[in-house]
Amino acid sequence: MKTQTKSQAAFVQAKRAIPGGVNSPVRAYGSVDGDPPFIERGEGAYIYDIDGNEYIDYVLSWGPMILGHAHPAVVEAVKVAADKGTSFGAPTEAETELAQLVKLKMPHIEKLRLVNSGTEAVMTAARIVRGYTGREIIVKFDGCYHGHSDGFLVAAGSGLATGGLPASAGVPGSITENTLSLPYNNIDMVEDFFRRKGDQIAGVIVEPIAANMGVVLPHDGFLEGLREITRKHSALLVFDEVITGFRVARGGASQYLDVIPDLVCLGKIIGGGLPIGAVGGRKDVMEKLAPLGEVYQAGTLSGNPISVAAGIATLRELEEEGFYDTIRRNTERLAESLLEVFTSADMEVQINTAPGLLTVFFSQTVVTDFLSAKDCNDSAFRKFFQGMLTRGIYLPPSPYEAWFFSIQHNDTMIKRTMEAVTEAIDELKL
Ligand code: KE4
Repeated sequence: MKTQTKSQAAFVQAKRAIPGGVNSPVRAYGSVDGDPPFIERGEGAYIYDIDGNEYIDYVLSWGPMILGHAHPAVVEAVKVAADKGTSFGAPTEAETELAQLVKLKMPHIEKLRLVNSGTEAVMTAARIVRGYTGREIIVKFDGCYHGHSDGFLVAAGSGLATGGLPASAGVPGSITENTLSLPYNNIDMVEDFFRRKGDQIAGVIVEPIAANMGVVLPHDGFLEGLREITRKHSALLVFDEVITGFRVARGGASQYLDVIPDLVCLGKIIGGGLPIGAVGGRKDVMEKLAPLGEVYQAGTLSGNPISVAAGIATLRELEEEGFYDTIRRNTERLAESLLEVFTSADMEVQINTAPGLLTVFFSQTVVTDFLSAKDCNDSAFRKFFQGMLTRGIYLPPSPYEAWFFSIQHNDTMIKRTMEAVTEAIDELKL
């Protein structure tokens, strides 16, 4: 009888107190085999589980840890802030400083409101666009994830039917009927929908580079088309940059792809690993928010000193000369090596990548939307995932997520990752 690992024992305990033993479903390893390692600590690009195993971390808390774990500047900033008190529920100068740092890199953000998660940021953006336009319909895209607020838990493709159909129990159809989901990268369907319902559409929300169906890049002209169509119909364009913001470029995807939305949702990196979200954009739109305007939104811990201190420390480190060149170069290097190794093993994979993001799709077809992303070999993914985990490479436990890079992921780690890939592929071929 194999002895139980400390993580397995911890998972048993966790399941007695927490639904599924986790505080976010993807962590339960439902899409892969085995139980999740329980993490003891992180340092740079590494995490260590409670059994003492070391992993190169390509999850990085799902994106926030672009500096790597326990970065000294971030830890110090959190300690200094905590020594002065953790929350006041009153304005602090640090909140203004963080907003200014964000605006500096994303000048299309004229005003910014801090919240506590990406979900809250997107929920608030939806309310703002509806409040600003007086319209009710919001268009999203199949395979894009915008947090778990009711209005965005919409079944893929439901937009083509009548209204959006709920994708979760507990969400009334009356809430989702005004959220319509269309296929990503299909600008003709967007055009057609606006032709029919344009005067009822408050806005379009999109991951400018999708990373929640795996990484999927926008076709040339897709985002530009959304920009043109929304402008033509006086609807608002919202970029959900919770993942891509400060990751794919200092100015996010809007800088990287040169398309400017009316509103942007941020999270993850701007909190340096502490709870945070933000919605920002055009001054005339953002000033719809209370206390100036009639769109209500609030939060006890919004802009709290600890998250803000971690965010400021993180954004300051991102100023470093060559930071994004390194992120881009390392992502490309690993993507090229992966394609080479899988191809030489006669295994058909698609590698979709953007700076700091990468997904290996076990598929023969190019992945350009949710349908093609789902048309992958799940069992190959599961075997590969397990083979990598047992060799100390910690990948996202779902085929619909991205590998995340930090500035700490260097050539040595890429080399070690590729060694594990080669061995894991050999196992796959058995
Ligand atoms: P949070 O509420 O989880 O902070 O952010 C929601 C969100 C909004 N928009 C985008 C583009 C996102 O990717 C997310 C959350 N990302 C997932 C990972 N793909 C969080 C991981 C999880 O749910 O545990």
